[in-house]
Amino acid sequence: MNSPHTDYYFCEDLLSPDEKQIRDEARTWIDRRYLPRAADYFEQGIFPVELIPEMAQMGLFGFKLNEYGGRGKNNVSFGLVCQELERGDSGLRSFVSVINALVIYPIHTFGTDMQKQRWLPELVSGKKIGCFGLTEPEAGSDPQSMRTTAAKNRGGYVLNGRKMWITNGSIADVAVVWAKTPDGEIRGFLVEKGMRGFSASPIERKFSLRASVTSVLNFDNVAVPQDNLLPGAQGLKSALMCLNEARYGIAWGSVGAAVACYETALSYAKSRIQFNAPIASFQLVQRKLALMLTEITKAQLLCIRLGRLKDEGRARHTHISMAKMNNASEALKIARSARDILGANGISLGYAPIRHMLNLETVNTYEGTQDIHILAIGRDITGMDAFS
Ligand code: TGC
Ligand code: FAD
Repeated sequence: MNSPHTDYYFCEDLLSPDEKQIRDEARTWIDRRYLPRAADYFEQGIFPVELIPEMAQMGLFGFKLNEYGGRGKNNVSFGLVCQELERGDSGLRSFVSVINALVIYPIHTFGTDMQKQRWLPELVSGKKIGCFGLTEPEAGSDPQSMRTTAAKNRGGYVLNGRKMWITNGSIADVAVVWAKTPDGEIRGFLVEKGMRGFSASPIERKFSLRASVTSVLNFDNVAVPQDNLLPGAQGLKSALMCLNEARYGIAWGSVGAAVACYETALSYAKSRIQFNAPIASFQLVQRKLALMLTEITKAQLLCIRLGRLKDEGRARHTHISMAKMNNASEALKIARSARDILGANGISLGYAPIRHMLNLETVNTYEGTQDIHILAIGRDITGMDAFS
């Protein structure tokens, strides 16, 4: 058994020395700086903002960006980092996903030079935080039905509406917000903290992703200057392009959470004695462990192949849907199975599985539920749209 950090099919052989080094750097950091306090952050519902400068120092923001101080690394390296971060906690990986995929990516892809110069260096250096507002109370899986409006005024636009379940919302300096213009087109805007009529408040009483800030954003006649329109973002497709970036990171991150659960369960099963034998010696427990490891191995292979396709520019959004859908839902099953193997101890935050299990309920839902990704793949292979 190749443990720690399970690699049954020697996937390590598929990585370059640079990729391994980047992964190991993130791995060591998580072990030293995050895992010792992971349960506390979760229990207390804290996102550790004090770790942001260290993450910036490691080049975790603007990870794939070749300019503006970014690290300029490939997709496989980014995936490996997401895997290690989520071995720590899904909330931590979420923070890094949002900054890279949902804030830096849209500003870099759809923004003006002025917008890029203003925001990218500070986002990359961790001095500014961003969020991404697409989901609304009445529009989740179907963002096309959003109600937030952007009416034209003399200097730009006036935004009205509400966004819900927004990661980083109440700690963000800038929000990438999607709203409908009077002609029904969805456009992207940079809404800044402190703009009159814009407010963000945290969502409390979450039982999942507790070590992550999740917020409601309110827009009450917010005057957004023309300069804050992302000119290249036109239509829902532009928002969906950002989601592809984030979903890719989630596919890898889910593997990290699953590995953490599997390794905890394996080690526990070897040392827990019942009926005068380690529970790992019982066939039913071995079945659970064998199935967990099989799913982890399949998920790792999906990720590496997807990463290579993405680096070659050949990954389609439905390829990403398949990996996000499979890996998030299998990781959730693995977490539930690990929790079961731990018996009563499985419900204690003293062990990682219950924390990952609760987090993975969100990971399975956000960035497109399992159903939505199944339908996207179904549409791709049949040519028939089952969404409406
Ligand atoms: P539909 O007609 O399918 O699409 C409109 C246009 O977009 C194209 N398209 C995509 N393009 C790029 N990437 C994708 N993933 C794309 N999916 C579709 C499509 O081909 C079409 O192009 P064109 O040229 O023909 O105009 O639009 P629809 O209204 O039927 O909706 C499609 C659907 C349901 C798949 C989409 O709306 C969807 O993905 N819904 C799920 C919503 C979702 O994932 N929300 C996530 C919010 S952000 C978040 O959760 C952040 S979590 C924080 C973290 O990551 O940690
Ligand atoms: P709904 O769309 O109401 O779905 C409810 C159920 O109906 C699901 O099981 C779904 O699969 C099913 N369903 C819906 N349509 C169909 C269909 N056509 N066929 C079959 N079944 C269907 N959003 C952001 O914009 N930015 C963020 O930063 C962000 N962060 C988040 C953080 C957390 C902790 C959470 C929990 C969510 C976050 N989200 C964010 C929102 C997330 O993307 C949405 O919750 C998700 O897209 C699902 O939308 P919904 O919750 O409205 O569920």
